Amino acid sequence: MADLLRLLLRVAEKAANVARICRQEAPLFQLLVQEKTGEDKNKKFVQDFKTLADVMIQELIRHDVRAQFPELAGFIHGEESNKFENGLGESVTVTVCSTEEETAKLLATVLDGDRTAASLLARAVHQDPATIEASTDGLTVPLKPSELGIWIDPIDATSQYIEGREEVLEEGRLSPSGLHCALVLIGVYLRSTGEPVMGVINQPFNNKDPAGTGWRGKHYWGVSCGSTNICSESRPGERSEGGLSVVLSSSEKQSVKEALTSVCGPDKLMYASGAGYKVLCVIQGLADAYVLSEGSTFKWDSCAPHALLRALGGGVVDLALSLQQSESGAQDPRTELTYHQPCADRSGADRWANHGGLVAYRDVSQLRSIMGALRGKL
Ligand code: 2IP
Ligand code: CA
Ligand code: CA
Repeated sequence: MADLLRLLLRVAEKAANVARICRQEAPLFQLLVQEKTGEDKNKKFVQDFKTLADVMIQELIRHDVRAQFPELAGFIHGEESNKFENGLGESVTVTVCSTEEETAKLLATVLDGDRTAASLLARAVHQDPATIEASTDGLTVPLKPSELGIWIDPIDATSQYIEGREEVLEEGRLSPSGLHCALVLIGVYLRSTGEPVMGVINQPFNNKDPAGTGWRGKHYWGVSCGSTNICSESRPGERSEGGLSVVLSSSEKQSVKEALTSVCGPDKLMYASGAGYKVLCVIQGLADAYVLSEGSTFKWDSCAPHALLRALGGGVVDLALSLQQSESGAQDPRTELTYHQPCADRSGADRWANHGGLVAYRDVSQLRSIMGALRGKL
């Protein structure tokens, strides 16, 4: 299944290209950042375009994966639905067609006839990405496509993507918001147990080319299955003393922040945008853990980065479930998030929410300290 990993790295790069082009090309950029003013139809249209970029990215990933691995068709899920209603109230199913021209024609019907924007977007979707450098040679993954399912978040942290603030990233430091928080997330799980086994993260806006040719991305990947645990990122070395560092959503509850101060060093409670970006911070060692007390993330947010954390010896647990465990008990593997079953008593996207909140961690002893600090306090 190393072939699947190489394919996912390639389609994620293609997706990142589309995300970059939507910001680089003036006719597309205009649609992305237009102020929501004017009549309702206009408001709806702008909203539509943002969703369209997401839908298109998801569909291109689905299209390319299905072409190479037909056994996966029917098991490639994502945040977006490809049934689309345009500004005129017409329903259009957005797909990647066999030629660029056909895709452009279809997109024009969604974009209220804006042919320039439709052609630019279609070109990006049909363009081959640059070759991805990833040391996957010699990697064998003991899995069959018929055992697997996929979760896609075409763009995570959309609000940061739209806002588009440019930050220069400092080595070894977490930057709370900006374009670099926007990520393409593709996670692979086992259909039988829901375990995340492979993940690809592409960060389309990692750094700006000094030569002025625009943004360059960065990719991260991991495989965790049986005795195969391999990740593009190495496990960060042990940190100096001074307590744990935890990254939170800026909207996190006061009671959680207060409870965590007992295990976190001063200034070690940090805030960042994007659920995917926060888990990436844990993967990179920019924070020891990510705690979220609300059910505001979904399977497509956590599946890919969860696989990378597992490959590094960590994981992502359901916070509510873990809190129910007895204090002395060893960490129960059943508290790890799984990806194969919807929540029966919910409907729509809510069926796939991580309802109990979550804790993403690299080190199980650090997870235990965090659970100890939170137990009885929420
Ligand atoms: C969002 C996005 C948000 C996050 C939220 C996700 O996904 O990652 O940033 O909230 O949980 O569902 P927060 O930044 O407060 O953690 P999307 O951008 O794909 O809607
Ligand atoms: Ca998301
Ligand atoms: Ca998204």
